[in-house]
Amino acid sequence: MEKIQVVLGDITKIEVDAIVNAANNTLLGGGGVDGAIHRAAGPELLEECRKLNGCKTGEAKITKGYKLPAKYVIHTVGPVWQGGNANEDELLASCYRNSLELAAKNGIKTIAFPSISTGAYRFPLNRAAKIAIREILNFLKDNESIEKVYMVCFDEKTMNAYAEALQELSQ
Ligand code: AR6
Repeated sequence: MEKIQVVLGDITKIEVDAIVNAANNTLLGGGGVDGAIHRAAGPELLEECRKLNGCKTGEAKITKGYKLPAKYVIHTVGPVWQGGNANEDELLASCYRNSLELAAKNGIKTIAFPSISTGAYRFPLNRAAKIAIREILNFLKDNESIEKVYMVCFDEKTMNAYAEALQELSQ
């Protein structure tokens, strides 16, 4: 049974132990998926985020999920695409790795990721999808505690990119 599932949908509606937020360094909210998560979770999420003192690019921090169906939110900060020579690939890989490590440490069994960095941060989609799937597969290889990882894509183009990467890399 495949532990990774690529789905089309709104990550704020997914019933999992944790959803991942594609946040910015302030962790104080923004547009895109970050805005949607804060709206759905309610103002208590921002209150907790204010106490975290931000987050470095590639790292991850955890909060409760408040009004979300998910119990936790793992906030990570993807790299802004700057052409590919600013360590973007490694930083994006770190987002997935650190989020999964933090999840495992907190007893999370099911987790949902959005397509980190491919919106406002302009990371090329197919390149991001390969990095994401590679990191998730690598993590699952050495970790038994996480049972299911959803890649929640907001549009079909994004879904196709992740589905293709999954097919390619899981062979
Ligand atoms: N569910 C799932 N995916 C979504 C949703 C949703 N509800 N809404 C948008 N997406 P982006 P980034 C997709 O821009 O590139 C914020 O302002 C979206 O279609 O949200 O990492 C932060 O505060 C795209 O495929 O994140 C940062 O400043 C993907 O989520 C900055 O944007 C990521 O797009 C982070 O930029």
